[in-house]
Amino acid sequence: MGHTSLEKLIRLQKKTSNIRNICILAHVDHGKTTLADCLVASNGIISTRLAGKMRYLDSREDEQIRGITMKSSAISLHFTSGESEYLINLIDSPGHVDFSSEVSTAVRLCDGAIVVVDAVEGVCPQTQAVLRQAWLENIRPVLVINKIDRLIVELKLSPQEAYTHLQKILEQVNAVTGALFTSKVLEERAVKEAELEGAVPEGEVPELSGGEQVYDWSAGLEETDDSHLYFSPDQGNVVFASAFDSWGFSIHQFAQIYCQKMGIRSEVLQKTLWGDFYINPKAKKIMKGAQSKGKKPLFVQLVLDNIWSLYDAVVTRRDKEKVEKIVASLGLKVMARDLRHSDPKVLLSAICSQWLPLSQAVLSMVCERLPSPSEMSAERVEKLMSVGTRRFDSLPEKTQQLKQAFLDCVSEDSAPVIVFVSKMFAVDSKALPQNKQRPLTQEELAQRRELARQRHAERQATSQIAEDPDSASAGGAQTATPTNNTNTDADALCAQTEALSVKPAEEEEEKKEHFIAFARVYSGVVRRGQRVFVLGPKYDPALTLRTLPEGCSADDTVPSVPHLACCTLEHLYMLMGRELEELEEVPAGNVLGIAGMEDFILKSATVSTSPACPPFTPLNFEATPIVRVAIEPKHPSEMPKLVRGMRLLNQADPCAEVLIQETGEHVLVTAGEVHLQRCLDDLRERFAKIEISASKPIIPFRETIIRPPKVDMVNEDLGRQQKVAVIHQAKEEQSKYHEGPQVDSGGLVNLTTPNKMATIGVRAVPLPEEATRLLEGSAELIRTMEQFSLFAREGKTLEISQKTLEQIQEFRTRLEGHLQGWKWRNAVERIWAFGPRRCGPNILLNGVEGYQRPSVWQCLEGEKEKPEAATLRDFDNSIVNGFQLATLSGPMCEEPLMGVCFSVESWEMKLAPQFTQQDSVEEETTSRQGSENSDNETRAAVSGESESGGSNEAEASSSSAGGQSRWRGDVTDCYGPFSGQLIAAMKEACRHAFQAKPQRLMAAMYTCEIMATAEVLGRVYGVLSKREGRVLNEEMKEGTDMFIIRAVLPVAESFGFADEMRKRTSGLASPQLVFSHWEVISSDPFWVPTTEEEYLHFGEKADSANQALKYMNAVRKRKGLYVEEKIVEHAEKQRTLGKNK
Ligand SMILES: Nc1nc2c(ncn2[C@@H]2O[C@H](COP(=O)(O)OP(=O)(O)OP(=O)(O)O)[C@@H](O)[C@H]2O)c(=O)[nH]1
Ligand SMILES: [Mg+2]
Repeated sequence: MGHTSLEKLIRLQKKTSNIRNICILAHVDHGKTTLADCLVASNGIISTRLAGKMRYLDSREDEQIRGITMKSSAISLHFTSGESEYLINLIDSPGHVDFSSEVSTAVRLCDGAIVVVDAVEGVCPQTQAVLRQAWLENIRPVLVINKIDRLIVELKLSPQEAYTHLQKILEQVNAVTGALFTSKVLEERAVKEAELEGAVPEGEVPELSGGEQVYDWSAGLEETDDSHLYFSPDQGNVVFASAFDSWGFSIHQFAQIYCQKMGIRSEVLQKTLWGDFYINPKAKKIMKGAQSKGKKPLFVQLVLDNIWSLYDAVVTRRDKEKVEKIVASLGLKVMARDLRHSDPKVLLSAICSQWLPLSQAVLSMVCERLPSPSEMSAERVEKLMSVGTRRFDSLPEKTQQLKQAFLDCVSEDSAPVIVFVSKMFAVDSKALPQNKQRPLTQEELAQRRELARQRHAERQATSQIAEDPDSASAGGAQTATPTNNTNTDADALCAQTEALSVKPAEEEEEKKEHFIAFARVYSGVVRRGQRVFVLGPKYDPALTLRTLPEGCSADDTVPSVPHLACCTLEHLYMLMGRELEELEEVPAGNVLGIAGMEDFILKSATVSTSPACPPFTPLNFEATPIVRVAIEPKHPSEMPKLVRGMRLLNQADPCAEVLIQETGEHVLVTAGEVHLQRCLDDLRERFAKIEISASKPIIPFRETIIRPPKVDMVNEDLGRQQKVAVIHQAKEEQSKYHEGPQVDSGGLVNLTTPNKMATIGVRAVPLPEEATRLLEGSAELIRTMEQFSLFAREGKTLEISQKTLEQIQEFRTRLEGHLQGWKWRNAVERIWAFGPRRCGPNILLNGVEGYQRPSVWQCLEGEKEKPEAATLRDFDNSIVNGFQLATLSGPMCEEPLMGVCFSVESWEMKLAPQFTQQDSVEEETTSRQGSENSDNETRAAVSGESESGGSNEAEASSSSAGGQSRWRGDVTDCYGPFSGQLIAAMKEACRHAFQAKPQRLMAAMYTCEIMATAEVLGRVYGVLSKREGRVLNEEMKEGTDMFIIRAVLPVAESFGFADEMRKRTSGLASPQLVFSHWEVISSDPFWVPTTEEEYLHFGEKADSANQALKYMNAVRKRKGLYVEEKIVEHAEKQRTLGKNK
């Protein structure tokens, strides 16, 4: 087939109903790029011989070398099915977990997905992840079961066994879909119930019109039709394939073939080719119950048997005669060259690609089963348009009207342009079509030839002139000198102008990387040179609609609005894999590339001509970036280049994060080792183009406290012994610092600010593990609650969707469930704040007697701010900030805290009267302050104020009306602003309270799933245990000789793990590491032997390796903190034993 012309594709872009935007998703190495190759070859872009071997869409060098895809890339293909012609915008995505963010960027732009599953490996972790992603984005999947050839050649299954095996794989995939579907239905039902409850007054049962009372106990699953969701060959959404051998088929194709041969209606065959059916030749009927009667199912008899015998003839037995017979019976033509080829796979591909062309099977399934852009569901549109916790119906009316534009997906000029950019990718300026060398036309060639001739003539002329003065100088030096002078002047001038003209060229050289936005048009037509609005993720259309004039467009000069910018679409491209094709306009429903937006978009954005357009919901990223390294240039003078390079890298990668730490280090955060390697390569070769050195990965830790252990290190009961020690220790500490915090035996720390005006008492308590985990998983909800409180403080309200409110309610109930016992009485009610960063897994509790403040659960209760003690309330924020600082970096090695609850048990303020009463503070008051303090101490301890209740309230507020402003800004004394002191004191108190408890480090853990054959199992375990991995379970994959091992592994030990595993097992096992959770390291970093048994067991120095101490010291060293280490352990004089005799 010839190369499809660009004009044809452009023509097809306008026919929205014949466009399919699809992506290929799968676990790593299941054959996505190989499949894409076959589809690309069907358009003549690469040769069919190379299809499956070339991996055309893996255009980066490292992708080819490593054999894995690292980015998503798109290509537009043409497909003819019967009468209709289709445009397929295909996006290939990576399967490696490190690049799962690239999958998110691809899925967002598509309407459908081809999910590929390896017939041998079956459903793997990433298969589940991509199915979930497709589900979350509401895009419809179809299934390709790939690598069927491995069942024949590697596993040597019989057709019947293969059939059973394939059935199992289908079941596995459908089980994943089923689980997603069930959870959605249950969720919807819960929402519906909540709405019903809201509509009917409490206590009443909803009644039917007939007056009967009903109670519906079904879960809603029965009435919801889910049959279209599942993969089943008879539904036409499954293709069986071997992408490597370029064949694939759906049941439909075989039904067509056999309906003529056997005279059975193709609809009947379509329904019976897959399933428990067999042919009864005598009765000339297709019957059910093949299994129970021991008959061959139709699928085995008519489909698999044929393929097996083909492989047998071509690959296994190389039976020429039989091959020729098969070729003749199938009516195919095979070239003699292929027939004679020494590699049987060549012949196999030649036969199969004609008999069962893969592209035909896959693309016709795509066109029939996947929706076109104009069939987008209303549900998906609403999801795209309502950011985070906002409800769709709380959006401004004009914004809601845009929903219709999404649904219509028309390319008329009247329709608003809506485009979503899901990522920015860098291309070399040479690759841009406008910079590419075109083949020259005849006329241009002639012109150039003429130019060259002229230049040659000129050069000859000047060389002659240069020779002449030389000959003249012999006669008259006088005349020669001026000519020479002018000549050199002219040369210098020339050199200067050249230098001037070279400079911009160099700059041009610098700006070699151009950013192209990877985007899709959802409505309207985008044109080259058009002006559009770029909407950042935090853009609020409601705000803009109020400020911008009616009918305002991006062409006008627009007043500045937060998160809104105007830009021009400089170039539009059709994405063609490794190439870009320039376009003038792109109609709705197409995927495209846009140039000229790098200054406006960092990673993703919404682009529209209407300011009413809301920003799209952010992409769902599955992986959390966790591996950090500090980067510096080899030559310090190249720092600016590195900074620029890192900025570019940050823009070009959807998931990498670039930050500058307080220490001044430039830090790169990536999703994993492979991702890190790619980022470093990019930085070296494309973005910074300098030599860089990267530090060892910076491993994150968390600090926490635990309950005092009951046994010592040798498992002896500690009993009272320990307690005595603690009290003793506390007393010692107190005597050490007279000024410092007072610590009592229960761990309560009392600390006074340096100006002696406030004293706080804080106690640290470990949170139960489940509660910590819950907090960690609910960060998003906590952030919403925090936002709500912030809005409430400013007197505004934030509309939160019913669903989110329910989630918050559930979060609260679950938290209450986890915090049981007398210690936690009313704890959930009393939560003051979460931290660090206001949404972390630590809690600040309000244990101050009588101090009332707005609850963090405000959004649930809808309560108004309660009247409270004004002075304390004013400084409420300082306490919270102190807590935030304390939880952000702990005392062990300045890492964030986790699972710690700080309870503020007392908070007393001694305020000098002049601060509360007078507006102006004279100089002398400050000087007299000391003496006055003792006389007129105003105790603003809360207990007093709240007891006096309402009557005092008016007075308090009136007195503080003037004084308050003084308190906030001007309260200064020799120790600096008071609120600052309070923050510092709170932070210190928290740190001391933390240290009063047994401290532990927490390590980040990966889960890894390793597939390995029985022979290498032992080595897999070896590598795992060497790196402190813990095996969770091991099971055998049915029908294969593969074992699946699930294990957890500390991130700290994971570097080089995948490589070592591959090497030790000769490439037979390769693990996928995904960040899973934080785990407490059981050993105490500060441990020294205390009990008699411990001395006996470990010796006085306890010099056995303490893993936690090692980790802690490594972190401290890196951060430049003091490390208590002895360089010389035993300072004995060295002596030579031999001489001592
Ligand atoms: N035997 C066999 N091997 C296949 C088949 N399809 C792909 N492969 C091989 O599987 C390996 C991985 O193929 P890719 O196409 O790179 O897999 P991928 O899914 O794109 O991998 P990532 O993009 O890295 O996730 C290659 O070595 C292919 O040759 C197949 O049908 N049969
Ligand atoms: Mg790939």
